[in-house]
Amino acid sequence: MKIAIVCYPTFGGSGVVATELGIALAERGHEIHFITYRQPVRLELLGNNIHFHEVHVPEYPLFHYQPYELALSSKLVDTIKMYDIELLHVHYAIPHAYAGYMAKKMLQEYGIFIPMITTLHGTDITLVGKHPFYKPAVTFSINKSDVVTSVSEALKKETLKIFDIERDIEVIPNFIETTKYKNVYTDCQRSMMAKEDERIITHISNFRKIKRIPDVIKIFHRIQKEMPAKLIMVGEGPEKEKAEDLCESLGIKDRVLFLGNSNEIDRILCFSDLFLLPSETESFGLAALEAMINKVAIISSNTGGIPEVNIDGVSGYLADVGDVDTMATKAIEILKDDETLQRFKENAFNVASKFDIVHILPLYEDLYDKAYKSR
Ligand code: GMT
Repeated sequence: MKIAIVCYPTFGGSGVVATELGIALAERGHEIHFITYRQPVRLELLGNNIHFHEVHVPEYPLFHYQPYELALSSKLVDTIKMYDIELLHVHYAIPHAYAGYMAKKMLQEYGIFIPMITTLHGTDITLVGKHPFYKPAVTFSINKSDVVTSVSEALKKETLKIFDIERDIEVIPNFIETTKYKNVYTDCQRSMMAKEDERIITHISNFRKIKRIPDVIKIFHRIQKEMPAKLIMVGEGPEKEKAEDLCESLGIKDRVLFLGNSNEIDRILCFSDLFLLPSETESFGLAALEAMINKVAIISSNTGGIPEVNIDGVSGYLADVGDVDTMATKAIEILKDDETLQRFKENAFNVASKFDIVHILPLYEDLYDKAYKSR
């Protein structure tokens, strides 16, 4: 099929899922067109059946806010017409589903009927979308999509609770490409990061409030009192500076490495022992899944869709949001001896394997097929 994918091109989870999905679909012979304001971070290879179309928003002094939705829907109309695209898949409701619906309506003027799939990712519902300023537009865009998918059961439940939804929501969990990880990093070069006897704890996020960065630091603070350990913090965001200050005031600055954004997530996860995800809410927790496939055990909060990914007592442990004590105690339990740690690491990999793309991709293809036939 010829498919247009709209997403955010950033390091964030929804952009990564959309990009990896597009790449996998292209490998299966579909023709994929990414339409967004910058080339997506993980989209390195463009080719015959994988294209990128940049949305430009011309600056005009009259506009206090430049109208991205307008530029996006116009770009969608032009690209869909030019390449005879058959289906539109938008990731993240705001403003993508809204712009997509407008494009769909405009295309009908040319006798083109294109189905639109909207995938809900989390913050578009739980954080931004439910704000009264956006809620009517988000409700409308979801209801007007031809197919709506959610990345977890928890997010589906939350969406139905918050919005007046008149249609079915299909749950298609996020995925991982297991084969990519076979024999890639046989030598992780762990010694570059830590001493032989040190445990390596990792956190990766966009350092927003919702990630509860101080909890990450406090959990680590307790761990390093019990055993030699290093904390690797990957990502950029508004909470980063405060986190650096907290490390300084707790006297653990020399044991914490802030690496910033990285394109080498798998290399970092390869030498990690434990991943911390104490988020306030998380519709899925893709970062945890990426850690698990790299054989990293997880300590997380038990909120949103995380319990669908991190299985308590198997791939790691879960605790209530903000319960730093339990999280630290459980982390120490996992890390205390090599045998226990190895067991959790292997389990994490096995649980993550269930989210292999080979199981998930056909679910999207089936939906595309149905949506196209019933357009
Ligand atoms: O976590 C973020 O802040 C980024 C956000 C996004 O939309 O890119 O991630 C959301 O979508 C990911 C992919 O589906 C999920 O794995 C994350 O759990 C979800 N984040 C939240 O729900 C907070």
